[in-house]
Amino acid sequence: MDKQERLEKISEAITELDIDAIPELCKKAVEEGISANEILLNGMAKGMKVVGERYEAGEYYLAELIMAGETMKEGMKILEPYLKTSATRSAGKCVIGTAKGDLHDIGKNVFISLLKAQNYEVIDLGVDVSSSAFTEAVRKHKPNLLAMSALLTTTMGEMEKVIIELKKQGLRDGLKIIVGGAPLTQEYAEKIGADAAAHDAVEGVRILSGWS
Ligand code: B1M
Repeated sequence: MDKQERLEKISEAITELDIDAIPELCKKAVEEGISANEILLNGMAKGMKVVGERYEAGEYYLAELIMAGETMKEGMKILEPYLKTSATRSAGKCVIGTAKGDLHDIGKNVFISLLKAQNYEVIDLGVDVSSSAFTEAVRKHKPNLLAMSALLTTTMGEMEKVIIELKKQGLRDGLKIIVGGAPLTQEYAEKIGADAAAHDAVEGVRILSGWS
């Protein structure tokens, strides 16, 4: 089986919600020398896109979305160790979370895996994070980076509340803020006072690297 077929099989396992097959498929792909990064983005994430399209078309329901999420998480468990770096110097400290009201965390977790692979120190606040929880974490951990994720158009607005709160408490200076997730745009980032927006995780990491 060539590389393209291998990645296609992984993508298919996600779209077909084959939680039993995904660990073995990921292991095989790694053993054959396909990078974990590529398996993640050109295999699993590609399959997730199809799941979303099926949901929009009314072919899949909420139960399938949940199952697809669980399937992707099983694959991530196999890939995580291969994303690690051997560098010793920290590339930066990043507080990250998904906006209040938003429970999507797979994209955020992919971004975190890539950040860790580049030797960033990551403080993950999880999902449904309020503006006070973000602000508190910035006060406590003193990061140079704040990353917020949103997958729903209805939760994007929560990110602006965080930035307003940070400014109010004098915590905005010296902090670079990136917002990410499929619905986010550069225009929106500028409008709410963030420094950048990223559509996908690789772009996000590239932006952060440019800042250090
Ligand atoms: Co929901 N969901 N979901 N969902 N879900 C979407 C996002 C949706 C687009 C599906 C659709 O209608 N086509 C739609 C949003 C519509 C909109 O607002 N425009 C939607 C909806 C409507 C909902 C519910 C409202 C459904 C309902 O209840 N009726 C509900 C909301 C719950 C809530 O959050 N309050 C809901 C629930 C769920 C599940 C919980 C079942 C599950 C999430 C499981 C989990 O995350 N643990 C789920 C899933 C799986 C999806 C889809 C199918 C897949 C998302 C995903 O994980 N993709 C999604 C459709 C789609 O995206 N095609 C959909 C794989 C992941 C690797 O990609 O998340 O895009 P993605 O992450 C990318 C980038 O966005 C980026 O990097 C990642 C990798 O490149 N990125 C960052 C993300 N965060 C970043 C941060 C950064 C940088 C980059 O820096 C800060």
